[in-house]
Amino acid sequence: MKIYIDGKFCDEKNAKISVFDHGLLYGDGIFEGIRAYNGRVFRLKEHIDRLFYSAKAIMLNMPLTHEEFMKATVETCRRNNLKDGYIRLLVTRGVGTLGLNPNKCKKSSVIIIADKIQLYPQEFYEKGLTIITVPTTRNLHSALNPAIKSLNYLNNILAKIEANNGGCEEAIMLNSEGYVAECTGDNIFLVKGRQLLTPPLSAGALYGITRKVAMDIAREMGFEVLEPNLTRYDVFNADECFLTGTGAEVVPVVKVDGRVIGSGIPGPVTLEVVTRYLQLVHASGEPIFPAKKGKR
Ligand code: PXG
Repeated sequence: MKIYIDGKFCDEKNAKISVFDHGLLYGDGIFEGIRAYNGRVFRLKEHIDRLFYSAKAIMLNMPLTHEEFMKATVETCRRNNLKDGYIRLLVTRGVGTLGLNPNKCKKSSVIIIADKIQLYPQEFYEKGLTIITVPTTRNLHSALNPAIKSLNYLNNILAKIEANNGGCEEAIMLNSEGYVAECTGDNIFLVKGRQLLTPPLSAGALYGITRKVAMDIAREMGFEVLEPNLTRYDVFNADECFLTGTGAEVVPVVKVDGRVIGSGIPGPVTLEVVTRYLQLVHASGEPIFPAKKGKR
C-alpha cells in the first residue's frame, strides 16, 4: 500500500511521522473518513469542505487548497488501484515541542490512506442492530464541539467501550441535557408515520455527510424531514430506527435498551433508504481513473 504523506507516496512500512507531531501528542488535528465505490470517490467535495470547516474551528493552517486536497485524495486511490474502499485523510498540527503550544508547530502534515474497507457483517443489514444508550455523554459544544471532526475521539471511544461491554456494536450518546445526540460513529434517524426525525446538530452531532444524503432521499420519498430534540422515549416509540455513516452506510436498528423498535425487523422505509443510498453511491462521485479514450 502507498501512503500519501506531505506530497510524497511512501510504502506502508516507511509511512512514519514524528513522535513530536501534536496529532500524536495531543490529538491536535482533524480527519475525514471517505468511501470510494466503483472507481469513484463519493461526496469528495463535501468531505473536503467539512475538513476545512474543522480546520477553521481549530485554527489549523491548511497546507493545501480545496482543489489540491481533492487531487491528492483521488491520486492516492489511483496509486493504490483502489476502486472500492475507505479513505482516511488526516491533517495534524505537525511537529512541535513537548509543550502544547500549537504556535511551536511550524507546518501541519497531511496523511492520506486509501485502504480496503472492513464491512459490517451482512447480518447487521438483514436483521438490524441491537444498541444501547451509554453513560458517557457527548462532548458539550461549548467545550469540544462535536461538529469538529478532530483527532481527539476519546469521547466516542469511551462510548464505544461501553457499547462493547454491553455486547453492542453501536450506542446512543445523549447530550448533557439528556437529549439524543448521535451514535459513536454514526448519526441516528427515526421514522414516525410520514416523518423522518433526526436530532438537530445543536444537540451535539457531527454534520454527517451520509445524514444529509439520507435526509435528501427521504424528502424524495415524500417524507417530511424534521430535526427536533429527541429523547429515548421518542426512540423507543418510533416506527423504525436507522443509523447513517460513511463506513456503516445505512443500518437498521431493531432494539434499543431492551425495547423492540416497531415490528422488530428492519422496516420498509429503512430498506427503501438503503436501496436508494446504494444506487446513489454506485452512480455518482469523483472519478479515480481517467476515462479510456474511445470508450464511453
Ligand atoms: N458521527 C460521528 C461521531 C462520526 O464519527 C458520523 C457521525 C457519520 O458521518 P458521515 O459524514 O461519515 O456520514 C461519523 C463518521 C469508524 C468510523 O471506524 C466512523 C466514522 C468516522 C471514523 C471512523 O466507525 N464516522
